[in-house]
Amino acid sequence: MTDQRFNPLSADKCWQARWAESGVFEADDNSPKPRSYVLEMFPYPSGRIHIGHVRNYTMGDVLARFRRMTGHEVLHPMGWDAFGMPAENAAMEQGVHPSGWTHANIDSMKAQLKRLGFALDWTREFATCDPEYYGHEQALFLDMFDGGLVYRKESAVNWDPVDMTVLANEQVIDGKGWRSGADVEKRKLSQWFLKITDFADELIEGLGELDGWPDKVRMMQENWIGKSQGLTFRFQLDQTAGEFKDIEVFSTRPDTIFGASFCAIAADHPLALSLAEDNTDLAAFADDCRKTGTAAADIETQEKKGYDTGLTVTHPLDPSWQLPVFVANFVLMDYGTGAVFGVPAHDQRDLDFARKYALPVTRVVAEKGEENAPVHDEAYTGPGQIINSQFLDGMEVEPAKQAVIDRAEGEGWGQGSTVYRLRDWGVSRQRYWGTPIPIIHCDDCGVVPVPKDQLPVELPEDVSFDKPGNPLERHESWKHVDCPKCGARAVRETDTLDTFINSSWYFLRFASQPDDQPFDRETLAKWMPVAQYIGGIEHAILHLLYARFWTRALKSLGKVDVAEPFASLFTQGMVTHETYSRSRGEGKGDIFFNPTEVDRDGNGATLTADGKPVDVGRVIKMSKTKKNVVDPDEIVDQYGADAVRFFMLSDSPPERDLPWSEAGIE
Ligand code: ANZ
Ligand code: ZN
Repeated sequence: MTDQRFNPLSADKCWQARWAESGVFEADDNSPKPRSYVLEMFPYPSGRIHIGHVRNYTMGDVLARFRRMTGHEVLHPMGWDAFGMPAENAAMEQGVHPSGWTHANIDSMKAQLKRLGFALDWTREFATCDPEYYGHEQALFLDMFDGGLVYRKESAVNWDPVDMTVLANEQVIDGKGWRSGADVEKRKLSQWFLKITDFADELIEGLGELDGWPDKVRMMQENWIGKSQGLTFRFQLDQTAGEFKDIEVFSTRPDTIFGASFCAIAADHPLALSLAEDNTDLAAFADDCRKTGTAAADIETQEKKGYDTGLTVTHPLDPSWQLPVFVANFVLMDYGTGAVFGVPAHDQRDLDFARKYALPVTRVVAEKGEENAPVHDEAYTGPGQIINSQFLDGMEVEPAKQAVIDRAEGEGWGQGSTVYRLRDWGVSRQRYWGTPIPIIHCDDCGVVPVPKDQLPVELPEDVSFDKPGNPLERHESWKHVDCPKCGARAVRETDTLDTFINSSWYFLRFASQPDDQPFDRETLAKWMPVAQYIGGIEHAILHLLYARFWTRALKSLGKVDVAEPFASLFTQGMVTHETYSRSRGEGKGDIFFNPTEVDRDGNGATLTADGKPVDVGRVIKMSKTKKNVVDPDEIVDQYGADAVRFFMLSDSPPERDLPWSEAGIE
């Protein structure tokens, strides 16, 4: 007789086969039951599933099952976020084709997910690298193009002068190319942008209704969009400087206008560029400014530097008052108007700057009793009453701001305005493994959209990665086509779309996937919005913001009915594990080992292969790069899918991190 004990291997397989045959997990679009769409962020097919994925998908699975048991028709789909750089890196390193690499990974990860017995509707599975999917994406891009939401503009990219290729931000490490080690340069290229800034206000407003979202994520989105209200006005120049008569500045603190002691413009401000044309010192200074980072954190820490242009402007509220004009490294060209007035007493950057260039420091806001307190090394940014400010004296900060805006508007020299930190979304990538941008460039007709009946613009298969750069650019027969308008020889756009676009609408395609269009509006209306979305906090800003934007953009074009794609969001904790590594030698980085390659005892760890010690690192989020991942296959075979999934849920609250240990499940 055979062993009568429960055998997870055979029991799981038996039931999983039965579920698949009977289609129990397939969602019925026409069911009369109330619907519930449960979705976990779909995975990037990096190679293997690890325990972190298992936890995430188990949470969704439990909810999907609960909803099903409480009488809902549940949509719980799965697919693959399949475009992106790792496939191209694998192509360069291992000589495999990105498509082959990706599909092999999908096959093995899919087998792993199936082995775990998740209640998924596999009939709706797709990969974003399927031409059907990205063809519909191209159609949506063209809809946005027709709707005026797409434009082209010169913009800076990271250029590796040795590999002669454009680098993504994450390929630039300490200012050097990750592969060549060469100093990365900024180059201007013509690139495509989506007008996400048109939706900035809506995207903030919409957060207010998302009460199923964590406050933390809503706050992060709001800060990212960064809405600031203030005053925009023009300073009149006292000397003419070429075509320039004035400088437009933006301030969130018009109440401090009588504390102004200088005007500062960005190195890339048109006036600075014009002055630099015949001033080599200024040109050199501006070059220097461009080299240092422009991220907020860089600006805060770097030394404040300026170049005195010798020009002056007149204070708008006092014609006898002149302020010097500097070009300064802490003023950004792409925020506000690229020019500011500096108030040293109430802004730390301005104070550091004023001390360095011996500019006046006048306090104009003070708490009671502090009116005569000197300003030392710290700018005062708190509340108080306005002093030393003529008609504003005695007012509180907020009314004073309004009083200055009213005065400016009344006298016609400025107006109240709103600026956003959010920039338009640059979607061009000089990469092969992405959605081709469906545009043709013709010498006579200019930019010509590919006619919809010629979609998808498919990626050519016959490409090689033996040279750096984008193989689409070297592919003569793919690149050269006839202009759809005039028939003359023309060239295809060789850039592909940012992969964040792929994940900005996959949830729509899961809910409805006709052949002849991206989705059917009526079917979508049955399922959307996603009732519960589950994923990692690392996607709190970009992915979620882009998906919200894309959905709103489609709504504005009349393509969908919902404005917000995800009614509720849950950000799960990470599964963590310690790391094992050895140094490759001074400055050469570390080599990491998988937990299966290591023998761990109470004191330390040794590599099984050579018996010599390895360094035991901190317990951190499982990730492929640190190799601290645990593959579920062995434990699933040993304990069964139910036990593994149950353990994943029982050992730690879902929002908390879960340090993985084999002992726990035992
Ligand atoms: C005068 C002033 C006085 C300012 C004061 C601040 C404090 P947020 O709140 O982040 O929107 N600013 C404006 N444009 C800038 C640019 N292109 N590069 C660098 N700084 C810029 O910041 C708005 C404030 O940042 C503005 O208000 C301006 O300085 C500065 F006591 O104007 B303020
Ligand atoms: Zn043409």
